[in-house]
Amino acid sequence: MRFSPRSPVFSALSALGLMFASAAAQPPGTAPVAPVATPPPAPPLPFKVVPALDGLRFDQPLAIVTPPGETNRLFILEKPGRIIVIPDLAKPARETFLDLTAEVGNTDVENGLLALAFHPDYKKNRQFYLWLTVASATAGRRESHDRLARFTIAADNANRADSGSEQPLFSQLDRAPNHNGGELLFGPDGYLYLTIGDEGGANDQYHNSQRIDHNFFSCILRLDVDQRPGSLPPNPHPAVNAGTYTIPPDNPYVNAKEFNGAPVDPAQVRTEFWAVGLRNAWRISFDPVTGLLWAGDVGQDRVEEVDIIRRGENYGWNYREGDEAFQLRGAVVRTPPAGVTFAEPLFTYRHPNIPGVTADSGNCIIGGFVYRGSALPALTGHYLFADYVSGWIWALSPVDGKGGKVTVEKIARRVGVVSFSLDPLTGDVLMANIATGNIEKLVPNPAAAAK
Ligand SMILES: [Ca+2]
Ligand SMILES: [Ca+2]
Repeated sequence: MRFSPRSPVFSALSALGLMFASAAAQPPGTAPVAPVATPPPAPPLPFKVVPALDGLRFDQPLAIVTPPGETNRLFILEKPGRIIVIPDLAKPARETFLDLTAEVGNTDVENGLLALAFHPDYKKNRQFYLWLTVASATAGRRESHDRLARFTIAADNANRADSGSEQPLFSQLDRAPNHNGGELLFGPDGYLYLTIGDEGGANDQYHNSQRIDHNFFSCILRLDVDQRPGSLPPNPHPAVNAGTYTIPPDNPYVNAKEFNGAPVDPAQVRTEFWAVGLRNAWRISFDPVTGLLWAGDVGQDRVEEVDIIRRGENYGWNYREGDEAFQLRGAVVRTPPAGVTFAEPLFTYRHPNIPGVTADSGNCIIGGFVYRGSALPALTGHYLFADYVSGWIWALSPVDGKGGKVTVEKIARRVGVVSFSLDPLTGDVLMANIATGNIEKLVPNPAAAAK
């Protein structure tokens, strides 16, 4: 199959930072490699991937969302800008909840409708929040605005959004179509968490990643959309729509006067930041049992990483890529200021083009979630995640957040997975597959059981 720049598969491949991933190059004049013995067949994987939702099809599905506390509806985000609701999971059928394709406009690379979160009290206030890119009428073809917006559900129909209800909270100019984040979640504390990448291009070319007094990039934000008593107004910024949200008073950079050993002006600090130094944390999730916030941060040319996100931590990009100094063509790019240290990843894997890496691994991590469903007891408490390119799906051993070694197991393989969720009706592991257009699920592999 040929990939045209307009095809969903090309979009998918170029999504998530792959535009700038390097391929393994064969140096000119290299002698032919002698054939090697065929390796023994690998044991069958414990799970396989099959279509879910009776095989319903979607247009580049990117995310699967269940409103809090519900068990019979799902919302599927289509990258071009549609939210599809499945009103009855027992009889899956699609209805359009909201169509923002005209507003999204430009779906190049990683632009599109990226994330949806229902307000914890949505049954009363009918609010939901979206993270999307919006085509710019005035800027160049490569530019867009990354927008956080609040909408309301129609008063007379829970399966329709009020399309005229959009209230932007902020809209940030973004000069590159990749690394837009992003995941949008309400935490157990009721605050809204949002991931944004480093703006894009490659190598953090816009120098966003190690600043807290500039724009909203390379970060996880934490916002108080209910503007509770005691929360603080954000510092003025051209992207911010003043009066639409406030800052939780315990956000880590409130009143910060110093960052990475250098002074900063507290009136210029992005007090929205909860954690910094992330390249493109495409998907994050809270474990409802431990409360830990998990992230898969996509690497550039060498290392993919799983992180536990903690308040005020710096995850290193672009001083670090995974568990090593960030290198470009073998040379370390930047040396951190003396005394500055970074949060280490919980788990990393290296790209297959790195010398010495022989195991097939991957090039683009898709952060998943800690499985707490009922359908697959063997996976309970494991963090499930995937690699978009190699298709490996892994289960990482349960962790309590207090340290200790982790182990991972390859449990299935499927190319094109871009997000994970729990089926609220069956307890299955659901995955959005942008390449097939299906929502898919894990099922035990009979070949492994028969072994
Ligand atoms: Ca971008
Ligand atoms: Ca990192």
